[in-house]
Amino acid sequence: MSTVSSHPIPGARVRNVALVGQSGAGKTTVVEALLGRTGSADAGSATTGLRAASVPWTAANGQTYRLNVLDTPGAPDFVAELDAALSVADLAVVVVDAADGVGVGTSLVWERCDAFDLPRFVFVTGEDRRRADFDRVLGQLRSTFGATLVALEAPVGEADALEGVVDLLHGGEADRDESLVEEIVAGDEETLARYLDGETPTPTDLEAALAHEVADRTEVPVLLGSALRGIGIDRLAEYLCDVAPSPLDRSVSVIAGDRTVEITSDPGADPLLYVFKTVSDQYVGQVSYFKVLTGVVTSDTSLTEMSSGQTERLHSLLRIEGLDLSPTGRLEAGEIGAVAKLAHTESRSTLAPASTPVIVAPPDLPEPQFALSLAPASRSDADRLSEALHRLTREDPSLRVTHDAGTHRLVLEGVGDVHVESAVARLASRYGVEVATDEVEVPYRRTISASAEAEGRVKKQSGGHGQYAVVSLRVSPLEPGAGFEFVDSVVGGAIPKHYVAAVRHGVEAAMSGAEHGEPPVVDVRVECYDGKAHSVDSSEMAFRAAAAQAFREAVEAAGPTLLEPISKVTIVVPSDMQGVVLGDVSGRRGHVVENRPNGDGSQHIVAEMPMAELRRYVVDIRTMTAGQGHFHAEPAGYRPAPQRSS
Ligand SMILES: Nc1nc2c(ncn2[C@@H]2O[C@H](COP(=O)(O)OP(=O)(O)OP(=O)(O)O)[C@@H](O)[C@H]2O)c(=O)[nH]1
Ligand SMILES: [Mg+2]
Repeated sequence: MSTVSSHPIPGARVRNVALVGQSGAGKTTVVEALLGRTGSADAGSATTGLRAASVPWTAANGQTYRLNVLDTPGAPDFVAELDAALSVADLAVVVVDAADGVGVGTSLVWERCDAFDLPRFVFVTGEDRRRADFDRVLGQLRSTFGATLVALEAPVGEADALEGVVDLLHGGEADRDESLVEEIVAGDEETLARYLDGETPTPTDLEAALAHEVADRTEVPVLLGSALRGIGIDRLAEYLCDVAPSPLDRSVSVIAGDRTVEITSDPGADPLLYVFKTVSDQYVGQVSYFKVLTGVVTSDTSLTEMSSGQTERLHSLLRIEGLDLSPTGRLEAGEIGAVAKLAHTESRSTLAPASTPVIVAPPDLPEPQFALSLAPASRSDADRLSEALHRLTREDPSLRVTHDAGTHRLVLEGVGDVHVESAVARLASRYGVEVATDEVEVPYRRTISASAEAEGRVKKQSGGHGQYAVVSLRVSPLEPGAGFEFVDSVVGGAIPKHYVAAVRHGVEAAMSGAEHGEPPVVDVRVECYDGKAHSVDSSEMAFRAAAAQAFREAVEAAGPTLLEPISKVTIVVPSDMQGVVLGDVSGRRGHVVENRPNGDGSQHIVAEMPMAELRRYVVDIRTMTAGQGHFHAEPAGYRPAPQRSS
C-alpha cells in the first residue's frame, strides 16, 4: 500500500500558491497552520528567503489535492524572492492583517502580482486580534484595489469575541448572500444565462463560475480567519482546491530561438523545468527548487542547463513533504519539486532536453540600491571570501559583487540595507567568513574646462644605461561624456613612432589617478605635439613616465574641477508625508524635477541627488515614512561638486 504522499497527484489537483503580503501580516503563521503546526518558532521571525512547503489536502469532494505553498518574505528588500515565488505560482494569496489592514507593503505585493498577471485570493488573518475589523479592511481593499474583491465569508464575532466564520456561498439559505450570488453569476456568461432563465445556481455552479473569474482575474475572493487560532484555515484550503487554478490551466511563455511562445503544462510533452531558487543546504549541498512546466521527470532524466549548455542528471530528485525534502522517483507537469547536487544550475536556470532548446524568461532582477564594502577579518577570511560570495550570488542573483578600484575591496550590492546585511550575516553563519563592512567610496571624477600645456622629462644619464625621454602634451576639454581622445601631432620624428604607444599608455595610467589616489580624469583631449628622444638611453619605460608626468602637470595647470556622481531618484511616498521628504531632498543638495500625486494617496517625486548623499537613503526614507516610502535610483551623470572649504 502506498501512502497518499508517495502517490502522485495529477497536475489538475496540484495548487501552487504563493503567500504574499506586508511584513508581519501573518503569512508564515498561515503556512504553519496549513501544515498543522502551531506555535513554531518560524512564525514571528521575519522571513528572509522564500520557503517551499507542501501538504496533501483531502477536499470535501473526497479527492486529494496537493497544496504547494511558497512562503515569501514581506520586507521590500527581498522583492527578488517574492518575484521568484510569483514566477512559478499559479495563484497568490495576499495575506492582510485584520487589525493593521492594507499598507504600502500590501500595495507593493499587489503590483508585483499584477506584473505576473497572477490570479489571487485575499486572506484576512488575525481576526482574533484586539483591533480586528473585517468590514474596515474589506473597505480598504476595495478602495485601494478596486471592486473586483468579493467577500465569500463573514466573521462571527471579532477580536476576543471571535467564534468562527460563516460561508456566504455554501451556507444554508439563511447565510447565503444574494448580492454575492449575483456578483459571481454576472461574471460568467453561461451561469448568467441559466440564472436569468430562473434557475437557482447550486454552490457547485457558483464555484465553477468563480473559478473562471479568478483565473481571468476579474474577481478576487476574500476569505478570513485567524491563523494563530486555526480559524478559517480549512476553508482557505478548501477554496484553494475548489476555486484556484491548477497549473494545467495556466500558460508560460518560453523563448525558442527568436520567438516567444506560450506553452501549457502538458504532461505528455518533453520535460521542461524552471529553477526558481537554489539554496545550499548544510547537509545535502546545493538544492535546486524547480517547477515542472511540461512532461515528466524521473531520477533517470538527464537535461541540459540552457545557459551553460552542460548536461545535468536529476539523480537526486526530491519531493517536498511539509517543510522537508524526501527522495522521489518521479514528478509530473505542474509539480514543484527539488533536486540536489546539480553542478551547473543556478537560480533562474532552465533545464530542457538538448534537442528542444527553449528558455524560460526569468523575471527582471531589482536594481541594487545599497552597497557595503567588505574588509575580511583575517587572511584566511580573505582567501575564502570570493568563493563564499560566488555561492551567495548563485543562491540570490539580486545580490551583486563588484570590485572597488580605489580601495581594492570587494563590494556587495543589494536591494537595501536589510538585504545586504542579512547576506553579510549569512557569509558568517553559512560559510564561516567574517568581514567588517564599510560604506562604499563615492566614485568622484575630475575634468578640465581650459586648455594647458606641460612638459614631462625623465633624464638619468649618469653611468651605465640611462633613461631619457621628453614629452610635451596639451590637454583640452571635451564635451561631457566624450571620454578621452589622444592625438599624435609630433613632426619630424622628435618622438620616434615606436614610442608613441608608450606615451599614450603613460597618459592613460596617469588619467586613471590610481597611482596617486586621485579620482580619474575624464572628457579630455590629449595632444602630444613635441618631445625628445636619445638614441641609446630612451626606452618605453622612460616615455611612459615622462608622459604621465606631463599629463599630471598639464591637468594641474588647467585647473581641474571635481565632479560628483548624480542619481535620478524616483520616490513614492504617501502624499501626506511629502513635506518631510521634500525637505530632506533639499537638505541632501537635491532638486526636485517632478512631483505629482499618483491618484491612490501616494506621491510620485523625481529628484536629482548627489550619490554621496544617498548612501543610507534606503534606511532614512524608511525611518522618515514609517516604512511606507520607497525609491529607485539610477545613475544620471556627473556634476561639479561643491568647492570644499579647506
Ligand atoms: N493574534 C494573532 N497573531 C497573529 C496571527 N497571525 C500571525 N500573528 C502574529 O503576527 C506576527 C507575525 O506573523 P508572521 O506569520 O511571522 O508574519 P509574516 O507575514 O510571515 O512576516 P514576514 O515573514 O516578516 O513577512 C507573529 O508574532 C504572529 O504570531 C493571528 O491570526 N492572530
Ligand atoms: Mg514570514
